Amino acid sequence: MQRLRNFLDHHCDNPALVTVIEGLMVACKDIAYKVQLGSLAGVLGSAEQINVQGESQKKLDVIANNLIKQALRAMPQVKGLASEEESDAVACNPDGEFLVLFDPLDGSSNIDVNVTVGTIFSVLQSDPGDDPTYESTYLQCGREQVAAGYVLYGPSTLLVLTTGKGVYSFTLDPRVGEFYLQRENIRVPATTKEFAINMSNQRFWLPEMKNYVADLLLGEEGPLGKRYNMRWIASMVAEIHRILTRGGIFMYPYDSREPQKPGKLRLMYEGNPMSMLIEQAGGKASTAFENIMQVEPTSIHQRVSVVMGSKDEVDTVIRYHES
Ligand code: AHM
Ligand code: MG
Repeated sequence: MQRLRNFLDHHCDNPALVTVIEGLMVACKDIAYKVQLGSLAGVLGSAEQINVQGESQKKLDVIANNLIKQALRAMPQVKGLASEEESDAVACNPDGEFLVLFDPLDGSSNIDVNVTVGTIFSVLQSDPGDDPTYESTYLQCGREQVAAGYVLYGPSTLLVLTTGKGVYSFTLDPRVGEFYLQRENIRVPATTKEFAINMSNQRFWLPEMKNYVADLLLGEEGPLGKRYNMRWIASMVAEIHRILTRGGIFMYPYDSREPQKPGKLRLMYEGNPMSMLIEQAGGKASTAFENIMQVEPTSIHQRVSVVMGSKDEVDTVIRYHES
């Protein structure tokens, strides 16, 4: 069994990036431990605070954010960070080479019901003259990412990672505190019969998305000609992990509840890193109109419409939006 460190030393040509990924994993192991202890560590429930997204924070959102922030700030390789739980970008070390953007605890509405949550991260390279206190420093499109991944806090704790050379997963052995390589060169099957979308938002979707889902629900008698199955965990990390395991399509499309926002999920630390993983595994990630990783960001907390997973099914959704 290959240890994460050993794998990275052979797989990744930039030792500074290896250090950043390893440093992130130190914080994530700590988060995994706290998630596992749950009420025994007094970490469940609300932090009674509202974050920059206008969402009420859980205690574990705050704890996970602080652990990752602390770890990144201590690394000379990291110039700055941006987090779902921080209103502004945070400067770290002026000579750092990397910018790290993250959602410390995705799916945290699930935390009190003991359902899988996770940390999502995206790593960008910065130019030497860039000022990490400026938001503009972070506004690179997804194609510029040098690494992306997530840590899933489920029955097992898993790291799923890409540095642009395929997707690999690692399982944490909590007895020794090490991640071990589990799956190499993960591939997403091109076709699927499994979809994930929050159906309660149906009346707010664009007509094109309503048409696609209506046709899909007709099953083998409908124009799509197959019987679909539905899943909705309300935890993007868990849904994307299922898709990286057996295929599927995950959608959180534009809806008209807040017309000024293009979707619920955030581009920089949810849409982009998950798109890089999905594409690296042979899948596809789109807003339904354009490739997510080509969206030019205008703010670190920008929202994006998300349609990702098995390539043929994503293409079908795109076709519905073309007509
Ligand atoms: P979060 O980062 O605040 O947890 O929000 C993102 C989550 C995703 O993990 C999930 O796909 C989605 O929100 C669920 O939304 P909904 O509650 O509308 O079903
Ligand atoms: Mg999230």
